[in-house]
Amino acid sequence: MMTVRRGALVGCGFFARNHLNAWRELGDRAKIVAVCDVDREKAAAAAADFAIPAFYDDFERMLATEKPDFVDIVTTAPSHRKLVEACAAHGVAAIVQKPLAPDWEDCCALVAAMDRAGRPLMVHENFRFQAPLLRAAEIARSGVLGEPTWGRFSFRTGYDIYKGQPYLAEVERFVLLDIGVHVLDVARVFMGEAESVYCLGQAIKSGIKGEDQATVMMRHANGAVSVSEGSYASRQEPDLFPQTLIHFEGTKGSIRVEADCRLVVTSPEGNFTEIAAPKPLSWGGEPWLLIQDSVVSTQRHWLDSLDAGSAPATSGHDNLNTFALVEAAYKSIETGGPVKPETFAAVPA
Ligand code: NAD
Ligand code: 89Y
Repeated sequence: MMTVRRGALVGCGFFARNHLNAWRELGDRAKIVAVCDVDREKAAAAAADFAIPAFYDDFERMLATEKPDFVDIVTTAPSHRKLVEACAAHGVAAIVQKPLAPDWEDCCALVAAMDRAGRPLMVHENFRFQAPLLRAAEIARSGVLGEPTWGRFSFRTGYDIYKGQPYLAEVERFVLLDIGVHVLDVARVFMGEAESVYCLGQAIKSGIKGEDQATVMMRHANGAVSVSEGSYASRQEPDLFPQTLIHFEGTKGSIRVEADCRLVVTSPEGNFTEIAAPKPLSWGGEPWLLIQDSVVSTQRHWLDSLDAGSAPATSGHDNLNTFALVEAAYKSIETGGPVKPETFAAVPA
């Protein structure tokens, strides 16, 4: 018999609409019973628009009253640690948006809190769940391309992201923490863990606080080398926002994820191209469809892992390995040299 999970969502801002639509898309598998935002009007509006029975402006009160099976955290990073720790205190499973937290210390603390509570924690790291990247990873993992030797993972745009997400102009750690975290996570999927990170950051746009372009070179534990790029300062037509382009080489072949979800595969078993595009969604629209579809796939994976009692692919622990690359990249910008990524040491109870 199907389990219907009772979810509660916190953070009713710009991106939460995609989550709420995606929960609906998943039908009876999950029902959002309450939403919360410190801005009560935003919580009320989300509840009204999505026919959600209850809304709150106090997270603790929502947890105590609703006793949900899981919480979906869609606030910005500075609030994540407190919200996850509250979930841990209430013994509630949580899925939390990227970036996991503003820094390594908060990331470790919130992962450790959920470890101690013995509750599942997943990071909503949706880029690896995008249709073309899922398909490309499936081909790479099948072994037809051999062992990884080299890769390039590239997200470059001039799309006006500040319009929907004005807080991005105010953060001192910007592109690496916002889009770099996605690109580095995808790099891990294809290349494996990294043991050395070298990064150059650039601040191109005036009037913003952080770096808006980063180029990260990594050596992986298996000897492979990769380059990951994140830029919000690239002027180009057509602008491919929000696509991630990939060039992956293995000992037997290669795969490229090109514009508009086109995969180009070279392998000893034959060369081919295919289109791995997301299907249209009644509530989705360009240029966001690729991301919106991946939100559905991410949330489906969360429910699948709860049903199976298994750790999600982007569990808190898995995501620490991605976050460690972001931290190493910032340290490399500071020091001007290559940096070995941190590893998680459990915080004592
Ligand atoms: P936003 O600022 O528009 O919305 C966040 C909301 O959270 C606000 O309404 C704010 O009032 C509320 N909030 C903050 N702290 C709170 C607290 N303690 N309790 C209750 N409510 C609180 O931000 P956004 O653009 O929706 O981004 C939210 C998160 O989603 C960010 O972490 C961002 O990086 C992430 N995001 C992810 C993707 C993706 O593709 N994965 C895309 C966009 C944004
Ligand atoms: O914030 C970014 C993200 O995580 O995905 C796309 C985005 O909203 C803008 O690039």
